[in-house]
Amino acid sequence: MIAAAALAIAGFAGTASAATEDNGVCELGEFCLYQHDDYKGGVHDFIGSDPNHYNDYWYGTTASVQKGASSLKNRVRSCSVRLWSGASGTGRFSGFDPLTWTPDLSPWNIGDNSNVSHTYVYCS
Ligand SMILES: [Ca+2]
Ligand SMILES: [Ca+2]
Repeated sequence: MIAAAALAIAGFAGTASAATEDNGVCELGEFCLYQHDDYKGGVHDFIGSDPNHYNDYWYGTTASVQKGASSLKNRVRSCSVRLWSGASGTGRFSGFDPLTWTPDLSPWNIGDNSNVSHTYVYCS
């Protein structure tokens, strides 16, 4: 009985490991900002929209991610993500499709080092 339960738990963990927000690892199901181009420097991994990046930090540091992102990954299967230059989805933005990686934000409307909030949109 105990062995069967342990097997069941192990089987679940092996097939359905959930993403953990703010653990410094950009997992499937998360939206991740990076401090430098090409996913280098600090990382912050989000689950869900966030109206203010000032209280989010590059993993393992006390440095705010606000106006500090230069690349990103949208690993959310079911939603696009808009990155905004103002709080709570205001200002200018760029939209990033599900499961797309963006190694350099400078050519985009939002630009480098301009992120203040993000919103999930067009969720299926
Ligand atoms: Ca994570
Ligand atoms: Ca926040």
